[in-house]
Amino acid sequence: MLQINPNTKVVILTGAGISAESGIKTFRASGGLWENHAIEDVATPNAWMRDPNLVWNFYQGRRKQLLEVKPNPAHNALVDLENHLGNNFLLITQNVDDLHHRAGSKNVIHMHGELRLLRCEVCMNVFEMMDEEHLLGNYVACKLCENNRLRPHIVWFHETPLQLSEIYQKVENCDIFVTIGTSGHVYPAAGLISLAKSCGAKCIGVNLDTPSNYDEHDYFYQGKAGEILPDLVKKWIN
Ligand code: BV8
Repeated sequence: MLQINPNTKVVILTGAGISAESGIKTFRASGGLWENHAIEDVATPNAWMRDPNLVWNFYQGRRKQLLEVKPNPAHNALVDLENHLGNNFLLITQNVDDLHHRAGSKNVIHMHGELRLLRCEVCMNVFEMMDEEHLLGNYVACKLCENNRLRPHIVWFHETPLQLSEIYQKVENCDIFVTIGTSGHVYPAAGLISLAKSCGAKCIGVNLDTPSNYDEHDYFYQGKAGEILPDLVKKWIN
C-alpha cells in the first residue's frame, strides 16, 4: 500500500466519471453525444460561429443542471486529501462543473474551463454567472466593452487548454499522479500520465472501466469513485 505523508507531492486529474454519482452524465455514457448533440455541433469554435444560440442553450442546459446536483463522497475524499497535503496537493480537472469547488477543494485548475464563467471575445474579461436572470437570458452582453456577446468560458475542441505550463510543471515534479473518472480519450489531458511517469511519479487510477491509458498506471482500482476513494484516501493518510 502506497504511503502518502504531508511532504508527498500529489497531482490528481479528474474527468466526468467523478461527477457521475452526483447525477451528471459522462461523455462516453451518452454514446459520444452530448445531450443528443454531436461534439462538432456544440463544443467547437465553428459551432459557436455557426449557431451561437444552439451552443448557448446547450451550455445553459448544463448550467441549470448544476442547481440540481451536489458533490458526492469522491469529491469530499479529495478535500480530505488536500487538507492532509496542503500545498503539496494539486487537483487538475477536465470537468466544467462546479462540484470540486462546492465540495471545498481549493487548489484546483479547470483546464477545460468552467460552466459558471463567461468570457468576452473582445476584451477577454471573464465574468461569473449563475443567478436566475443569467440562466434565463439568452444573450449576456459584456459590460466592459460596448455590449459584445459573452461566450462560455469553456475550452472547446481545437482550442488550447488553460494553464498548461503550470500543469506541466506540477506534473513533472510530482511523486504521485492519480487519474479519477476519466476514459483517457482527450488530449493533452490524457497524455499527462505519460509525462508524470517519465518523470518518475507513481501513477494510480480509479475508474469504472479500464481507460485507454490503463497500461501507464502502476496501481489501478476498478469501480465507482464514490465507493473507492473515501477508503483509499483514509488508507493513504493514516
Ligand atoms: C487541443 C469542455 C491543441 C467542453 C472538453 C483531431 C482534430 C482536432 C483535434 C484533435 C484531433 N485529434 C485529437 C485532437 C485533440 C483533441 C482530442 O483529444 N480529441 C479527442 C476526441 C481525440 N483535443 C483538443 O482539441 C484539445 N485541444 O488539442 O489543442 C493543443 C494541444 C496541446 C497543447 C496545446 C494545444 C481541447 C480538448 C478540450 C475539449 N473540451 N470539455 C465541454 O465540457 O462542453 S473535453 C471533455 O471531453 C472533457 O472535458 C474531457 O476532457 C473529455 C471527456 O473525457 P472524460 O472526462 O474522461 O469523460 P468520459 O465520459 O470520456 O469518461 C468518463 C470515465 O468515467 C469513463 O471511463 C467511465 O468508465 C468512468 N466512470 C463513469 N462513472 C464512474 C466512472 N469512474 C469512476 N466512478 C464512476 N462512478
